[in-house]
Amino acid sequence: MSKLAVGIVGLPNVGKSTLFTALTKNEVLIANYPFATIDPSVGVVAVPDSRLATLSAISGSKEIIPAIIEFVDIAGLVAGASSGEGLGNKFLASIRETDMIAEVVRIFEDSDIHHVAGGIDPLSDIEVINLELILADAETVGKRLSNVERDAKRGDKGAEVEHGVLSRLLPHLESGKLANALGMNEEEQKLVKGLHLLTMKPFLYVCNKMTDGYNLDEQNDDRWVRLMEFFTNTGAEYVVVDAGMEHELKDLSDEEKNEFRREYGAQGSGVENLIRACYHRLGLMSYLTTGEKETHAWTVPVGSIGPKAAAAIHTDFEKKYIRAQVVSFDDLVTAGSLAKARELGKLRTEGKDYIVKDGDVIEFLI
Ligand SMILES: Nc1nc2c(ncn2[C@@H]2O[C@H](COP(=O)(O)OP(=O)(O)O)[C@@H](O)[C@H]2O)c(=O)[nH]1
Ligand SMILES: [Mg+2]
Repeated sequence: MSKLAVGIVGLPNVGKSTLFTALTKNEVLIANYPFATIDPSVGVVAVPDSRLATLSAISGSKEIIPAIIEFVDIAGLVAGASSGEGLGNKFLASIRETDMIAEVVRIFEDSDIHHVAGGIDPLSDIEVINLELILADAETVGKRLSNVERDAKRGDKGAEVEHGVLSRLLPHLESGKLANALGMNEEEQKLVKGLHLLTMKPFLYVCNKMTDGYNLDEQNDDRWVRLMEFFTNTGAEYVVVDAGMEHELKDLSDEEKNEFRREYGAQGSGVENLIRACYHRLGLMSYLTTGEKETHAWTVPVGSIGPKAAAAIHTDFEKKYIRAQVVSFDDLVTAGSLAKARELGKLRTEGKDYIVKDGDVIEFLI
């Protein structure tokens, strides 16, 4: 599977770059990832997975290769971006190249850190940002709609379906909603995908707090209540993170980090949660391979069947796939070794229709 990138988006001064630096301190050995660029605003980040160390100990692996995702620090959003204001066009093009949007909003008060809107109100920030993305999409959809209109009138079946969905999508966008919130059937989704809309991407909202500061979520603040209502009403996913603290902790070991967070009552606001939430939001999971050479997490979409999953290792494996030997991570750990798991009948042979599960330890027979 090729790289998947998360765009970090938000108003100026909300903590995007602080978060990006904290995240990319987890940066994995670039040599393993030939697609990695030298662009300083792009970072390859390991997806935290404690199962890898456990498996590696069982197999005596020389190396651990984690799943990865890319994060991109996307600067330049201001109101008016969709009409080319500021770095508007470059900004939108950068987002278009990513697979999902992590939208950062500030939920702490600090008079020393200037906020462009003059005050802290995360919901209003979200409205400003989303409006720019929605306006850009509405323009794309409007243009496309007038093109398919002619073909639809001529009786072109594909154009009729596209015309149908775009006629619903345009007023939906114009009412301020994200494209990904419109109900569509599979065929309609496919057609709309071709337009590469910004708001068809999955969104994850990232609430940036400041430990020991005035945080809206700790004060039962009205602005927090309204934010939560918005998340509930739109079915949006969010995480809370302390970008500043994570930035300071970036050079510590995982154990030291957790110790520190416990001490400051900042558990659950680490970057690890954010990385995992993005992986999940992208619809991804990991299956694992393990041996003396390496223990390796492979990224596949949730619901992948055996041959598709095998293709993550090598594209040829999809065609060559015959069957797979599978044991769940838990069963393998309980057994203590692959040999013992086999003896206990926990090692299953699965055919071409097998739906791979997160944490499956697999050996493909090809
Ligand atoms: N203490 C603290 N400072 C933060 C936090 N997030 C951002 N900042 C500060 O806010 C300012 C703007 O952050 P930056 O990451 O450059 O914002 P960007 O414009 O969104 O990239 C910097 O001075 C950061 O140090 C946080 O969680 N805690
Ligand atoms: Mg920045």
